[in-house]
Amino acid sequence: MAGRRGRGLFLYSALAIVAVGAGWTFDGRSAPEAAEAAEAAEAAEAEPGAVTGRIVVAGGQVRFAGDPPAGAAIDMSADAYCRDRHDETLMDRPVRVGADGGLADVLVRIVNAPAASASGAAPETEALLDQEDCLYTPRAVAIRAGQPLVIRNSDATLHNVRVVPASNPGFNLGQPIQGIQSTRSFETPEVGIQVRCDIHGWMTASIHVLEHEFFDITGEDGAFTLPTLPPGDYDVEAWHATLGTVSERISVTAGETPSLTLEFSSG
Ligand SMILES: [Cu+2]
Repeated sequence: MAGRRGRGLFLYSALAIVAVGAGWTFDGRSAPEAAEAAEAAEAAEAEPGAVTGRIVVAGGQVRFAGDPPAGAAIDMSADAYCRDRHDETLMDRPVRVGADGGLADVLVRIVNAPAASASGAAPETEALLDQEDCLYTPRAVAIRAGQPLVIRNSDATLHNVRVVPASNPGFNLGQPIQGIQSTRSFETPEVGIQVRCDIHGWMTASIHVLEHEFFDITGEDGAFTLPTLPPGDYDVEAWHATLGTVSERISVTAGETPSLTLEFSSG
């Protein structure tokens, strides 16, 4: 029962940005870049069937420097269902670090995303915040403004889901029956909306609402992948519920492969 946390120490490092052709949007470029762009556009026009270009952020990693905090033992004795779902005493670890120093549950996002990307409709695909073995799965969920979020109780015990935003309406859902679910959405972009269960004090999670698609949540390997970015300078921010934020500026240029590792530390 307790083994859900140990999986997935694969992937690795490096924000690989790969240029595959021409034809992207050129926001925030310099004059020489703009001239190059015009040339490329002319070339593309002159050559029917030219490959439409894109730049792909293939992956990156958020790391934790030093020994992660040990965490505290969770006392589940007041709820036999929760207690019986775990073979060993579960440790409350807000800072979850994988074997290679990868930091989990981090929102990685582009702060100054390309303007055109904010106007697209939110995906209709439902995201999921589950309650499973008396824990939130995942601990951090990121959605687009307007995207449906299913909040589900997979446990045969009562949970309540108290959602405490700053810029969106808050709510408090009682979910007494196994399998029950409710769908909610958030209209205003907001990072770090706190979710908690009043019955089980160790249950906390974060919901992030983004106005664009350039974000990801890290797993236990600390790896993230961001979608296609046009050339330009971008601020990449990593947000963790207890460690705060770390940010870096990257330059995305056609034909280059920069790498990025964002690092948090205990001090
Ligand atoms: Cu609960």
